[in-house]
This record gives sequence, C-alpha cells and structure tokens, in this order.
Amino acid sequence: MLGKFFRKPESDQAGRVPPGQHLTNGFPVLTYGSTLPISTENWQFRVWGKAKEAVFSWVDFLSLPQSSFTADFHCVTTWSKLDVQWTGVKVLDFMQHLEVDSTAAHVMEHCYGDYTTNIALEDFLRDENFFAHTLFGEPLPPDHGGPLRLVVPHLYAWKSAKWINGLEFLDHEELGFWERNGYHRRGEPWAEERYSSRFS
Ligand SMILES: Nc1nc2c(c(=O)[nH]1)N[C@H]1C(S)=C(S)[C@@H](COP(=O)(O)O)O[C@H]1N2
Ligand SMILES: [Mo]
Repeated sequence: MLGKFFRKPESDQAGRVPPGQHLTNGFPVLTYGSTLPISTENWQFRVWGKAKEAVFSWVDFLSLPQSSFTADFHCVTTWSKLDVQWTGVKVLDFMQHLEVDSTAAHVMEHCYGDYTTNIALEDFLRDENFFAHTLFGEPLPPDHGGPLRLVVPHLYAWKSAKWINGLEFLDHEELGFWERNGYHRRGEPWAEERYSSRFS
C-alpha cells in the first residue's frame, strides 16, 4: 500500500529529505477544520502589536514586487514534497512597508478561520520566506490556502499559515494553535523538532 503513495528518495533527492520523512508525488491538503471561501474583494491583511498598525488590501499586496519561488515542503505527519513552485511576495519585500519596534522578537501568524502559529522574528525574516498567491502557475486553490498563504520552507509546514490575514509582532513568545496542542515551538525538520517535550 505504502508504495503506491510514497516513493523512496532518489539519490539526487535523498539529501533533501529530512529524517523520518517520505516523498509524496501529490500535494495533500492538511487543514484543521474546513476551508472557508475567501473573496479577494473584502480581503484584509492587518499588522499590529510591536509594530506600527497597518492594513493592506488585496490590491496593495499585488502592487508589491512579485517573485517566483521553488521550495521543498515538509509536513510533520511525515510527507515531504520537493520543488513546489509558487509566485508571490517575499517576506523581506513586504517588511519594507512595515515599521517594526526594536523590541519585537516573535510573530504570531493569524488567519481567516482563526488558525494561529508562532514563529521567532529571526525565522520569519529569512530571505527565502514568502507569501504565495499562485501554485504551479495557477491561482492558489482555496484548499491550499488561497487567496494567500505564507510559506516558510525551512520549518515544518504547519508554520506556513494558509489564509493568512495578519501578523502580530510580540516582544515575547506566545504559542499558536498546534504549539499549544503539543507541536514543537520551532519545528525545524532536520532536527526533527516535531513535538514539544512538555507532551512526550
Ligand atoms: N490556516 C491554516 N493554515 C495551515 C493549516 C491549517 O489547518 N490552517 N495546516 C498547516 C499544516 S499542518 C500543513 S502540513 C500545511 C498544509 O498545507 P497544504 O494543505 O497546502 O498541503 O498547512 C499549514 N497551514
Ligand atoms: Mo502538517
């Protein structure tokens, strides 16, 4: 059975698959709860906390510099997908439009549907992170987080918030939805930071 859905890493790919992960050909949908239809018309993205408050519309987001990205995707439930192709806005390009306090050290990602996930500012400000609205050349499907999701390639994919609609900058660490329910606070796949030691 397993062989039908998972491939053994090929040699050129083996070094890119973190320990305990299997490659998948498809792109599974992993959502806690259900997908809400979100129109771009009334879509809003808010910034608050230890940063100057700001609100961005869909048009604002599309007027930011657009880039293409190829990134590997690692879900803590043990599937990985290599070379996912996305289009969107680099986090660092977006950050040019924010005024973040010098006391900010953590970020809470907020979403339509109330999912949250926390990330250290240092992990959030990595050059390879991006907001995506396009997947393999097509508008990002609602199931995969359309109209907009975050992608943080160097951490497990629960940090890649779908339907993201806000960033709350914090001077201390708070835990997001899965992190309060047993997932690791950081979630680095090469170190297999899957679950919190508080729960094991
Ligand atoms: N808003 C929201 N974002 C989310 C999730 C979720 O349940 N809600 N699931 C996370 C998890 S556990 C994973 S593995 C990825 C899955 O993304 P995909 O459904 O596009 O494969 O989204 C992450 N982002
Ligand atoms: Mo996941």
